[in-house]
Amino acid sequence: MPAVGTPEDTICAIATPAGEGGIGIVRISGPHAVDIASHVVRLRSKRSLHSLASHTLYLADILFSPAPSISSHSGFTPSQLTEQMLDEGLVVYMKAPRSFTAEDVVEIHCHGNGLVLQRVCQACIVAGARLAQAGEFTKRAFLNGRLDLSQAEAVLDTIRAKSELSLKLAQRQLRGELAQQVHRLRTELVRLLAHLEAGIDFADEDITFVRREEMIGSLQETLDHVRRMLETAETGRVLREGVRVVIAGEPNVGKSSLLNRLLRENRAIVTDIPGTTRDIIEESIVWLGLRITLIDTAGLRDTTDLVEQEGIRRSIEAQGQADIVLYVLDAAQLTQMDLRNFRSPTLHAEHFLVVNKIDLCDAALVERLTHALRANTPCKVVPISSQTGEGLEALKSVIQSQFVKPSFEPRDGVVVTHVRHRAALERAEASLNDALASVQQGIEPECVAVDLRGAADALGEIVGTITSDEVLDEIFSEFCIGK
Ligand SMILES: Nc1nc2c(ncn2[C@@H]2O[C@H](COP(=O)(O)OP(=O)(O)O)[C@@H](O)[C@H]2O)c(=O)[nH]1
Ligand SMILES: [Mg+2]
Repeated sequence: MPAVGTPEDTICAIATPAGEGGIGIVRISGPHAVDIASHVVRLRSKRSLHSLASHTLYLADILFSPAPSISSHSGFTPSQLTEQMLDEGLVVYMKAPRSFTAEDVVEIHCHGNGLVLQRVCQACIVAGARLAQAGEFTKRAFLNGRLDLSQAEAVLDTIRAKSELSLKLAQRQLRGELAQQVHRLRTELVRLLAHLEAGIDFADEDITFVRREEMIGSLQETLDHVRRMLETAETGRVLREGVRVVIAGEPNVGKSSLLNRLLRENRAIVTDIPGTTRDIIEESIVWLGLRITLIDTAGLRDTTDLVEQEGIRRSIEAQGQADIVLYVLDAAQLTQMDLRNFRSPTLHAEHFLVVNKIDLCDAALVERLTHALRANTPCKVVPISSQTGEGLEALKSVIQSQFVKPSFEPRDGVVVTHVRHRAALERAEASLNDALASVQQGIEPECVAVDLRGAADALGEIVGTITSDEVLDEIFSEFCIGK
């Protein structure tokens, strides 16, 4: 019996990225993988494809040789239906269940040319395969029990990781670290639930299946564990997704110069004319293991220029979506302001005040300015010069430490990186809280059981024990075809 939801058809797709490469791979997965591949590859050794040893590479000619039964309704013209040599390459068979999808898989390795790969893929379709949907290989791996849902998500995270830390977290999740912890917690809840339900069933017989103190102790321990996992979620999210840093401030304070300095390239136009930057400029870099998207914006001021007004509107919008706003000030102008009344309409406590152009002031003045700003605003204050580069390293590490606390890795070593996992853990936390309160207050076991089941189900959602097609579609649609 195939696992529930296992598709019976055989899928194929180009598994390597678009563009030129030394090799490119077409992957075929499903019960007819070998049959289909036998229409597309001919081994140099003349052996039949059906006699291949598993997990061994063979040299092969790659052909377009349509099966007569398929050619009549394939929609191809006769000239396209004669056998053609497409490429030469290697073929490997991975016999079920020892493959990524746990199905029969054949990979055809040819030259990394988009046209060749498309034709090989097309030849597989003519031979009876269906073009895979986005993420379908990984979805099959999940449906066939090769990966749990958190591991399937980690496949995508591993492919997408842009920094060493996010890669490390993705790989740990892929190895099943999160899944193992969630399973342990869930198993304990299911055990408690079983005892509790036995107690309900045999209420008349005066047997105690689980003592109240044991129940409280275990629930408390599980709750503490869930909370420790939740404490890692914000850092985890930031490490997985990266952070958005918006550079804002009045015209001419040096926002674009700061962007260019941080990127080490002249990405944005810098002039001494106020209002030079009107659109949003966005670039990503990696600092100290953290992916940062820097967003330079139009200077904030009253203006009648329609284009600039739109730029300012976009700047304010970008600030709303930022993880950090670097609010840049011009040190040379600050000297003329009354710092005690320093105010900005868009300034929030989580903004950083970046005092730029300190090369134009003497050190004592910079000291006084930063001190006054720290005293009069709730913000972190960082003095820099975009011209000389002074203070930029300090700025980077202040940003980094805002997100990655040295102690962010919990005792148990698991970091929660997905918003979906966090939401499920929060639901588990709430249910555990209710269950614990009920037990402590001596409320009927039926009520406790409902909360315990709620917590177990919430944990089950993380690993996919409990899931809906809608959730699966949402997760796998993020993948590209061929993964
Ligand atoms: N002396 C000095 N000039 C700077 C510094 N940063 C920017 N400028 C100059 O200030 C002017 C405005 O810079 P720009 O980056 O276009 O400011 P923006 O309008 O805020 O984007 C340009 O003439 C820059 O060369 C700095 O750290 N020191
Ligand atoms: Mg600018």
